[in-house]
Amino acid sequence: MTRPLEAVAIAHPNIALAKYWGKRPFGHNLPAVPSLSVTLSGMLTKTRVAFDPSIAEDVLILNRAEAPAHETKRVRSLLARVRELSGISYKARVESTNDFPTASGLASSASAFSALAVAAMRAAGLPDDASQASDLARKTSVSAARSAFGGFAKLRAGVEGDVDLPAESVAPAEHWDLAVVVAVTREGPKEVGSTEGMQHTADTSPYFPTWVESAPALFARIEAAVLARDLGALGPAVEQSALAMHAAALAAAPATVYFTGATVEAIRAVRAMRSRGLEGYLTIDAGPHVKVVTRGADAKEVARAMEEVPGVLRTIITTPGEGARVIESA
Ligand code: 2P0
Repeated sequence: MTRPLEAVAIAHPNIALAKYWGKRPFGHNLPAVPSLSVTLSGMLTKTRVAFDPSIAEDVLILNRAEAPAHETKRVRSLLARVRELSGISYKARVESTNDFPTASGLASSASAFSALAVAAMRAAGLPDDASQASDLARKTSVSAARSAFGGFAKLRAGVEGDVDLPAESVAPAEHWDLAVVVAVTREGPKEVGSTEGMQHTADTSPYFPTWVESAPALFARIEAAVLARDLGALGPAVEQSALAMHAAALAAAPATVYFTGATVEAIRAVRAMRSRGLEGYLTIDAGPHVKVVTRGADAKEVARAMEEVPGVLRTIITTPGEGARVIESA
């Protein structure tokens, strides 16, 4: 065998400025709304994929321990597609580590599945192709499509008939000296995963149709503000996108509540900070952490302010980073 069968890739999580929440009912893991994110350096997933003729099943080692069955199943779905594309029949051993909390609302699935797609494609001898890696990642986890690209990336909503749907680059990392300060409010895993939380919202929340209807206009404002590097225009739309997503989840029956007391304290702190003249805008994913979008030059001051908030355990300063990429291959 002359083809490389092993590769290591790294990827960063991304934070959606325009949120994705909910899938189309046509299968193929298609998002119901368009989303736009920034890929963040400062947090990293590193994934090694080795297609190995000596093993009988795909194996996933996550953060140095054998992974739970549901995580392994998602990894197998992506590997199966790579086997189909490349003609390789071997099963694979996958080792993945995150240098930040896994499955806690810090977008670990985004960096995980984009790193996995890129590493598995290279290990299987497929040519590097960010768009194909993005589509492969998206078929397993929608937000992961966007981490295939660096800087600012967008993913349109799916339409009936779509099978392939990759994210696209909006602007590279150097486009805008923005920072996202992550205020970590809990170290453990979240109680309700994103996939089930959004499905429950779609199934039971009377606000879900309104969310799907209103998201495209917010997305358009967010894309225009990113292209214009206009934080004053971006911020209010980013806050509305996140809080409208949570409003839809809160109106589900029973409610899906990702906030903790610390989340609410942090929301209040960001507003107070702004009234003091320190410009930052909040966003919240499917977890209790609050992320503050601000200028790079203000990031340290914002982090100091967030560290004062009761219930905030620590902060992570992140800036626009590169897309998923191979760092080693056999
Ligand atoms: C996002 N989130 O746009 C939104 C905002 C969380 C809140 O995408 O079911 O792990 O694997 O497609 O991508 C998290 O959901 O869900 C997510 P699946 P995913 O970043």
